Amino acid sequence: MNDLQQELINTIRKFRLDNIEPHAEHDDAKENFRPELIAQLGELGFCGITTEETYGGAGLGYEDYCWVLEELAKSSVAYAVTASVSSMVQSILQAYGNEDQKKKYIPNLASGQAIGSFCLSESHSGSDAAGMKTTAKKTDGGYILNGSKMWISTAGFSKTYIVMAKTSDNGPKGISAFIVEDGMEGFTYGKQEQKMGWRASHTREVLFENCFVPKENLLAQEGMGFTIAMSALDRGRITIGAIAVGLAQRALDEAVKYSMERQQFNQAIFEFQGLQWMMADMATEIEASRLLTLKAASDFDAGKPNVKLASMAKMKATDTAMKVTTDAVQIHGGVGYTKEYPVERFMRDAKVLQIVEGTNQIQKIVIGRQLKKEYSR
Ligand code: COS
Repeated sequence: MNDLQQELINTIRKFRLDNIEPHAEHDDAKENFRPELIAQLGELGFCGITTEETYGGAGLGYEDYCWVLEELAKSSVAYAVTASVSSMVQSILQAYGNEDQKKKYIPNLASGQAIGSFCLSESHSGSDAAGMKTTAKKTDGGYILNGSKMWISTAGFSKTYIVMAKTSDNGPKGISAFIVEDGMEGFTYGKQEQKMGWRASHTREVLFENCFVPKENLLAQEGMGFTIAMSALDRGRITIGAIAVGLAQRALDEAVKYSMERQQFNQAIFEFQGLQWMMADMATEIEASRLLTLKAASDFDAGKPNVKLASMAKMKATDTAMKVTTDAVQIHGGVGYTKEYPVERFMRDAKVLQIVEGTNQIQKIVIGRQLKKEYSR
């Protein structure tokens, strides 16, 4: 870790301890999302870490961003995910948008004045993303969108939505990407999901009923939508890895602290070798996940994006977060299962990390396909 990364961590740690941690339990219980926290993160320069400075970002790398997200996730996976998805929207606009689109949409997202959402999944097409039904029919001056998208993070609060829709029936090559703005006619929000975890982050359906999107809001060319979505997920999977590492690290911190205080059989339970070995395994798995995630990030920063490593990092780190948070509850015993300690929230928050941005089974498909390519050369 370099000096700049240490400085970023110190700033974000102070922010999360002052502004997020004190409300984390309440916001989880009440499903309370505070958009003002995203605006404050933006003021501190944390909403556009990897966005070019020309568009209001910090112009830093994914490795830097991983450290920031890891630290933020120690208090709240919900806010870390909101920031990372909004940053993914910026990265899509930066990579595939034209100059007008970049100038119009990125600065507000980078400053935290607006939040961005990514709309790919549908009720019948989650893992099989190319099987979507939402259509975009060409018309005078633009496209008419019809259909719906499911499980959209921060829908209702976000201002800018990247929406994948079919412009032809040509499988993945018939999918196009559009920028849809909150308030466009025919664009509305459906039911809010009642979730096991990530409860401070709202997840909703978004609906398109003859929603006119001007042609200026098509990203790149027709038919590029699937490639845009997949390449964005390659980056998103690295950031989900970093969030999982932060969550797991916090769960370990709590487990060690508690086990050194809790007395049973006239000694701290930490002194029992069975528990020490458990925590040694937890610490080792976290370190391995962190290194894998940082390696995927640094390859990306070096201009050598590695699809296989991004999927490995996402799978390894999120499986680790699930295991470590479960073990942290176990180490706490009965109180770990209650809301008196935060580890039960951590365990609930971990589960969906194994599902979002491609289930860990999909990551194995991606890794397997890359292996086939490598060994067929
Ligand atoms: N980067 C850039 N382009 C990519 C890509 C990537 N990582 N992966 C695929 N593409 C493009 C390619 O252009 C490919 O075309 P070519 O045949 O010319 O190479 C095209 O997309 C189709 O790819 P593929 O044939 O691999 O598509 P599949 O339908 O088989 O789907 C998986 C592949 C399963 C990997 C994909 O559907 C997927 O990632 N599913 C999970 C979706 C997901 O993560 N959802 C979560 C949403 S956010 S919570």
